[in-house]
Order: sequence, then C-alpha cells, then structure tokens
Amino acid sequence: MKPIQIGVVMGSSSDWDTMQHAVQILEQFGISHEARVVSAHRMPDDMFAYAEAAAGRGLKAIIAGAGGAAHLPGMIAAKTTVPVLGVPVASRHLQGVDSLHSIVQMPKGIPVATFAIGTAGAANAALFAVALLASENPELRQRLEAFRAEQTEVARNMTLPPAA
Ligand code: RP5
Repeated sequence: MKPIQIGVVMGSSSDWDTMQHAVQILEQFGISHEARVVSAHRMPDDMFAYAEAAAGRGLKAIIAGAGGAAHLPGMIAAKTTVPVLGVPVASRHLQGVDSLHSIVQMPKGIPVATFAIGTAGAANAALFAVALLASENPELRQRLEAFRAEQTEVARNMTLPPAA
C-alpha cells in the first residue's frame, strides 16, 4: 500500500459536503490520502496527536477544514511543520466569513495557507497539494498541466446566449 501523502481533516462530519471536494481532486490525481474528523474543541488531544505524528508518518501536507471559530488549521500548524492548507467552511450564521477570518489571520510565525470559503477553497487546497507534490514528480506535473489545458479548452468553447 502507498504511504499516505495528504491528510484531510475537518472539525465535524457536517463539513464533509465541502471537504469532499478536496478528496475528489486527490482521487482524480491518484494521490494517496486519508480523510477524518478531528475536532479542535471536541477532541483536542486527538488533534494534537494527529499533528504530532504527521511528519513521522510522511504526510506532505494537511488540508484542514473548519467552520465558525475555526481554530483547527492553526492549532494543527502549531504542532507540526508539515504545511497546513486551511479551508474555511461556510458557517450557519455568518456564511463562513468568521471561518475565513479565523483561519487567515494567523499571527506571525505559524503559517496556514488559506483558501476560499467553501467548495472552491476545498478543491483549490487539493490542487495546491497536487502542485506541491508535482514539484518532485514530473509525471504528476504533466497531469496537472493537462488538467489546466482541459479547463482552458472549456473556457475557449464557452458561448453566450443572445442579449435579452
Ligand atoms: C466546527 O463547527 C466544524 O468545523 C463545523 O464547521 C462547525 C459546526 O459543527 P457541527 O455543529 O455541525 O458538528 O467545529
């Protein structure tokens, strides 16, 4: 079995609708990964254990999604030097602006690479992880370039309806 390269963690199973978009991209590119719930405030000891073990397990990046007072990505980053990619999940009351601010406003010294709120952020975090891995894997880089070329083709073929 291939060693796991990318960890995908989230604060609750209610984040899965968003975070599965990261997993879909990792699957599309054949990246070995795991996905699990690691809640910062409901299971803080598990969160620390996960972060502390990450480097030793060979994880190359951790995609961490959370909503509301979204401390999961920052707290994981505090306990590991493995790069953490933060995904703000849309929250019930503030639509994810709270999650975004919580994740992006890390004080100097402990970085979290922060992506857009919601599904675009989850997918882009995974694409960013693919790009990180591609820097040492020419075959993966080719597949990433093909993915980009496909998007270009779709955009070039877009047509617009007549103005109303
Ligand atoms: C955060 O609280 C989770 O990341 C989730 O986005 C939010 C709400 O969690 P649930 O109440 O749906 O479990 O910890």
